[in-house]
Amino acid sequence: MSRPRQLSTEEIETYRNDGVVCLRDVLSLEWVKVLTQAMDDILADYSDLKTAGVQRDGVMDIVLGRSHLRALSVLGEAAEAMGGSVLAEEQSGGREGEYILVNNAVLDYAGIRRIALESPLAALAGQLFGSSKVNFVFDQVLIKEPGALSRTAFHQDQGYFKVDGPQVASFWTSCDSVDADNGRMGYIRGSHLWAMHAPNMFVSQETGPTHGLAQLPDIEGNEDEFDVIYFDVEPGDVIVHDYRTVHGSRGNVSTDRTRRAVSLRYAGDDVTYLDRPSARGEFPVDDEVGDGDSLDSATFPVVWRDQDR
Ligand SMILES: O=C(O)CCC(=O)C(=O)O
Repeated sequence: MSRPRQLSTEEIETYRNDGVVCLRDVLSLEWVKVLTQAMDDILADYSDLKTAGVQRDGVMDIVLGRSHLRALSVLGEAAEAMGGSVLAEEQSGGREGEYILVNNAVLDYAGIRRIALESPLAALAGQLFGSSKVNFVFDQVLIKEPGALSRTAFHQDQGYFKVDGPQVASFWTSCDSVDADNGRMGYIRGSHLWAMHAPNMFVSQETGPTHGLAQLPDIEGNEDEFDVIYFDVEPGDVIVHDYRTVHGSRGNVSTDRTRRAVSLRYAGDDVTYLDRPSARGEFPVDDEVGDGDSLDSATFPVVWRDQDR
């Protein structure tokens, strides 16, 4: 579909200095349509499962074909059982919505797979990293229905990911307009230079076992003490953050505006596999790739090389 645009020096420097950059209008309308169709497919599956009452241990936590769909109220309940609390917006339009997460949607949804492997995002990653190749690593679909008041707790991705090396980034994009009302993303500028902290329960600051890592400070309770930058985005915009950058999102307090987003993770040169103790189960595993190995494999395919420029 369209060729990737050349990023400006300013965009590349912003990514490298701040650990986050919002790239405006980098996915064409055709790609936005592919994403919208994939989201329709995912929400149709979710709705069918809900109607059929398909649950595991009383909760929506289901292995689909090869991906994994989870209603995140599950994680909220787990965090509360550990003594933590769910971070939720106080204001509500009276709707009750779910925060739905699908891990590894590329394995079951053709549209997500096409965006991950064939869209201009890989070439943009190559430009931001300044790397000679880019591997696709992992994806998550993150849907906040109207009235899904849970915030995504501030966190760094690094502790959840089984990869090591500086050139790893998340490309977050939505087929909906996203603003303060329906779950916009926020990032702490420069926090890619912080040490790695313990992953949390995603809708709570509760971490469970910390594996010797420090807990992040209470950022939600003291946001004005941190340099948090929120982005309002339109379909076609892509926010890219370094996997060490601290980020989170607000709840969806709207009554009618679902926020349907995907986060696609790419890696550049010198990134190797690392089965981190703090990483969670759903991260892809390839039988041929062990600790310290290059990622190049069927599971982490090379999706761009600098001769493709
Ligand atoms: O969509 C969200 O609320 C969270 C996304 C996220 O944490 C990520 O892209 O790494």
